[in-house]
Amino acid sequence: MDFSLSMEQEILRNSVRQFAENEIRPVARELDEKEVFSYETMAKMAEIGLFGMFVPEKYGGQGMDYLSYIIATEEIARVDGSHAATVAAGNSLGIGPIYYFGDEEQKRKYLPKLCSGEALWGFGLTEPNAGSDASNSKTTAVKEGDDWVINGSKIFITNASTRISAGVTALCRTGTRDDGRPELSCILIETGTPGYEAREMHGKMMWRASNTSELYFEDCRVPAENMLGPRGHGFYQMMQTLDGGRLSIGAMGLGGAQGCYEMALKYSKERVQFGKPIANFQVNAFKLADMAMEIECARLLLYKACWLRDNDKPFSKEAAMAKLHCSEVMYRCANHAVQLHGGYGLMKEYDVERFYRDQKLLEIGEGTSEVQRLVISRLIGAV
Ligand code: COS
Repeated sequence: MDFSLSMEQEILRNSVRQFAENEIRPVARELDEKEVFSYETMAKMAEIGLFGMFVPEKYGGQGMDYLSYIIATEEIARVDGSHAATVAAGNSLGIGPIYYFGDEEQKRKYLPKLCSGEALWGFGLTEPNAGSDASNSKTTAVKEGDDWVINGSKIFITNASTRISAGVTALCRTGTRDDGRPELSCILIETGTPGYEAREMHGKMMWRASNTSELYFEDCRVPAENMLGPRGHGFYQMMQTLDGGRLSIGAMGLGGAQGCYEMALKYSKERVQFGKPIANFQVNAFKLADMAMEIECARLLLYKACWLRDNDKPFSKEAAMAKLHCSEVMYRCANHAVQLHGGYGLMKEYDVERFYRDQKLLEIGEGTSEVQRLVISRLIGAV
């Protein structure tokens, strides 16, 4: 068993860490406060190759393995959740479905701009009344001549309403299956198509510098060739995409936990109370020890799941476990980190305050913790 990373992965980790420290840390707090998506840091992230990481070079990607992408996401999340969200959603959810399920023409048409980071793409699954119950999608697509005519709406869609958002993969009801259940298909809808509108959502507690949208389709007409893969395969495509996406949420939990731990360790060694650094009190030292141990366990679980994926082995169960565990580890680390900072941890001038808020999304997005437990319990044959 070899736990070491390759030289390329180590170099990638170091360079992304430096990038995040130099380019993201100085602006993250202000962007969060103002609730704005930064096109400047987006362009810089694109320039260093953070998009299309696991896509082959022939489509404009970086041709790396999945673990490398996860390490990069982890390093961005160590500094800021919003930027990590832009990267994770851009790769796993935006690029992922087109790369996995698109035909050659669709890949050549869309992937190069998405992989260069010139453009972003949304993942249109969630609806106002179809969250955890994702297959209960109400958005419809009706075939009229050579077109699909789409009506409905989506909500909480990352990266779909920026100035560079080029479109969305939307799950639509395209009919009824033989067994009476809805036939669900994925359709690619480009920004600018009449009848398609993406509106930015505001007032978020977390990931405030990432872009989140509501999407509306009103008699939105797209050509038949915009169907992604075979008709009726939409739900499987979405679920498969989420298997990979959940690894990147795991990376955000792991990186965020690491960031919390480092801030807590530094502060605890500097902050003096009762005549000595608070880290020297066993009650605090044990908190830091627990954080270090939990992060180590989370990293092993997440990297093992990535290893399964990179070696073409089934990984749905491990992805759900890694997503669930890493997000809960970050929850505990963020809680300890704020506690160790005391009153200062409640103030915006300390980054732990932002990490504490950003953490909550990880237990909800890309399948709540309850859905992960459901997926795991089904895959171990318990239910
Ligand atoms: N890969 C491919 N296919 C999958 C799959 C996967 N990982 N998981 C399930 N499927 C298939 C099933 O095989 C089943 O196929 P048939 O219709 O041919 O029988 C179909 O998808 C439906 O699966 P299932 O019966 O398990 O669906 P449920 O309605 O019970 O829902 C959960 C399952 C709850 C797990 C699913 O709806 C889910 O993941 N919900 C959360 C959605 C989510 O994460 N949203 C967040 C989006 S933020 S980006």
